[in-house]
Amino acid sequence: MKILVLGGDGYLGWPTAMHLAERGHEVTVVDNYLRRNLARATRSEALMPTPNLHERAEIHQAHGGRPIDVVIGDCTDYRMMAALFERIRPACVVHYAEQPSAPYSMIGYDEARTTLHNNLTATFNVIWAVLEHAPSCHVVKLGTMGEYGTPNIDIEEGWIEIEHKGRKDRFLFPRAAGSLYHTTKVLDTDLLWFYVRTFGLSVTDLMQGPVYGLSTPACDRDPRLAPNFHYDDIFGTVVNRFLVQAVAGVPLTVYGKGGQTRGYLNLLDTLQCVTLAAEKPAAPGELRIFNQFTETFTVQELAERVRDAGAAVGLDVKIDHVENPRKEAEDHYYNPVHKGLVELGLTPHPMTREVLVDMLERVLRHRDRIDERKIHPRVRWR
Ligand code: USQ
Repeated sequence: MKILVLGGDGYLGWPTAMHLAERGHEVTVVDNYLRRNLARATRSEALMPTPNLHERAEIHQAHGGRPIDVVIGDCTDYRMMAALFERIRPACVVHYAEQPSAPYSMIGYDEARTTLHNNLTATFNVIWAVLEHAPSCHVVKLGTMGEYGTPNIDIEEGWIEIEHKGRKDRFLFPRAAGSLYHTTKVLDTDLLWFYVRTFGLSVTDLMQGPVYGLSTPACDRDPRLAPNFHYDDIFGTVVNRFLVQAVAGVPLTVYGKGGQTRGYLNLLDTLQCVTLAAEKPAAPGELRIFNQFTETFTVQELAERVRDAGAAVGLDVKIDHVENPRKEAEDHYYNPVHKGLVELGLTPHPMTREVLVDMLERVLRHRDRIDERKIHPRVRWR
């Protein structure tokens, strides 16, 4: 298939592009380096430096990887997007091209506006580029489990049937996001749903939990092919942050009570899920929603797992409870359904002690590059 990976320079975008190319697809990555620039502007650079996209594609090919086409462009620019879709006429577009950080979106007006504008406009442009230039193209959109919040009922896979005054209907599951970033994903879903039901688009919305990991078969061929691994308070996700904190000897920063439960997945499983969705598309006129995670843990449990894995590599890991910079429930019910991707063929890679030890060993190789000033929360939800 011809596949466009929008946001192909990102933590997930780049490993996805290599993986899809390895499976024989004709992959074009698109990125305008927004995340790199925002990370530089907020002093949140990744642990290992990563070459630019053209260089990454060349290195990937030099190691025998199938070619990946690179387009440096801004998905909020409709002329660029229209020309791209007209030229390539993709069968599938994987849309990661969003400002991905909840804390970044909560810094202030400018950052909130950048997030709202970038995320909504990019999604709107994907929809219109498909409608006008590739109407049968399947859209694989990265959403987030954070769209649902933490309701006091089981979270269904995207949809819920409601009986009201003796009548029944099926609705999008209620959303209650906890940051402006997560709210843009709610708005994305609504936008897609409108165009699906009105114009018959084919869309898969993947409601993903926090991802961890820094290794995939293609990334491991050369250190320069590694994903951009963030451990700062703005772009780093919690598991990756805890691993770096363990290596740096900084007590793990559990926010508040640590009873916040989320659904996590290994980077390898993100690749599986996105590939399964791309290769087994939604039907025309279908908004198919999957909850994309493999296991749920509280933040406290995560910290304890990292502490135990640390002991196996000689690290004396301490756990701290810092004041929660976010507004979120710290002790709540959480039971989301996650069957759809398993039914499609997902084989989960659970977070075993071996997996954590392997990641710690990889982070240990870059110990000298850890900048402790990036670890403690700098952004508060107020
Ligand atoms: N947390 C800590 N200590 C830390 C960092 C985070 O206790 O040092 C807590 C947070 O308060 C939160 C949980 O860990 O309760 C997850 O935080 P996170 O920073 O790993 O994840 P989040 O900000 O929600 O966002 C990340 C990705 C985002 C994706 C989302 C999935 O950055 O793109 O959409 O995970 S989810 O969390 O399910 O919404």
